[in-house]
Amino acid sequence: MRILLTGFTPFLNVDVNPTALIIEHMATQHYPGLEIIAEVLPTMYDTAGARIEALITEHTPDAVVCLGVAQGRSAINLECVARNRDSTTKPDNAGAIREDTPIIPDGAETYLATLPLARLQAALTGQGIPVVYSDDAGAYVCNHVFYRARHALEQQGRAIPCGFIHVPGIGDEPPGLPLATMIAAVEMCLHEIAASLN
Ligand code: PCA
Repeated sequence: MRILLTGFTPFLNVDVNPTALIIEHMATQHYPGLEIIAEVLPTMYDTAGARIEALITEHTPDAVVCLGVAQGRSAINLECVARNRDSTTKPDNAGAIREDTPIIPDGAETYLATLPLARLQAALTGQGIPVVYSDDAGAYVCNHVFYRARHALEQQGRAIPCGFIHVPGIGDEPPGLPLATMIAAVEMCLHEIAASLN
């Protein structure tokens, strides 16, 4: 079972991106029966979008899980929908600003996550980890990568689990989650996804 797992570099006023720390930690771990292709993506629309497509093509994973930080959210956010739109006044790390710009011209307006979201929600809740469904992955680089991943899989005709999880920021007000809890949450999600495929 091979799972592609990505996080992001710091960006804007986010000096420490917990998803990069999660990736760095999990890349050093051994999970029996689970091969994790772990990579931190640059917080840049074009580079990260091209890279997620290349990783999917190169590694033909059995599932794709992308992580990003959403400052100010206090729970694990299971993103339900990717939208075909980049739209914020904030620049990415390459200085690109995209407002009301389709990601794939003439592409589907939305793609739904294909992760077993209810199963992930139940597993995290069972462990007392705060988790919510979200139908807004933003209109910045996270949503962009989520959309490009789902689009690439659709283009390749590969109906595998693919989705996006936002985690709270580190040291957020109101308090987010300790890094160890975020790591435990992601590990649990990967195991549940693997179990759902067995
Ligand atoms: N969060 C940003 C981009 C990178 C990240 O970790 C977002 O929510 O779009």
